[in-house]
Amino acid sequence: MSGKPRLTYLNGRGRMESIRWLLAAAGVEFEEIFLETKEQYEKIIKDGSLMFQQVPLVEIDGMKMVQTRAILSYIAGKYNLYGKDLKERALIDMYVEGIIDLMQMILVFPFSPPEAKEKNLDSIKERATNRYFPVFEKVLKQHGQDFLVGNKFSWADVQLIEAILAVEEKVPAVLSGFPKLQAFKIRMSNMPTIKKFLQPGSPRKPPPDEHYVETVRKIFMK
Ligand code: IBG
Repeated sequence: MSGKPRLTYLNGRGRMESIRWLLAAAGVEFEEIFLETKEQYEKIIKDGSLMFQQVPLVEIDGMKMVQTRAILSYIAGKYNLYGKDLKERALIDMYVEGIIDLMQMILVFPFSPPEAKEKNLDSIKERATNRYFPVFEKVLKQHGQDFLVGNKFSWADVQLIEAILAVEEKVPAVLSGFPKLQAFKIRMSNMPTIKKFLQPGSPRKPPPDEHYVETVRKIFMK
């Protein structure tokens, strides 16, 4: 065994992408197994690898971890990205949960019927602009520091840069009214581990395409 965490999911973003982001930001290399067929998925259920018959699955430190948030918080704790005390951790949790709510809209977007796409895109833009991004703009403005919590790089920063880039893919001008977030984006994108993850050839996955949507449908929805 290599000792690297082993990730089992589809070859696409979905619920695994934040885990890839967090490991990469922490400077941790990982291996990936990509599910392409329902048979592969049923086999790992049969093996007893999936506690709730769901992926993401991350094998790490002798555990077969499922549940995205549990996996993320384990990684954040292990790699010192989870604040210096309970209060910082609570703040990180609040920021992360808010960003996950926004990302949930992006996660399900590729599966929306064609007639709902425009409306769903408007909702993403509206929520990002009026609910979520103003919170982080204000935080950065008020404390004037480089990172969201405790003047130190944390899980919250990683979630936010992932979300900013994902929303920008859909709504390119979304940061126009948010100067602090524009600067945050540049800072985060230049952190060595993140810079590497943003380069071609990294384990970062591209935006969902037809093949990915079909594979998700074939494995989980039929
Ligand atoms: N609470 C779990 C978590 O956060 O990890 C949910 C995991 C989950 O829903 N996994 C899906 C699964 O295994 C794959 S992601 N489903 C099988 C089942 O029987 O529940 C699928 C998905 C995508 C995009 I990709 C939007 C919604 C779901």
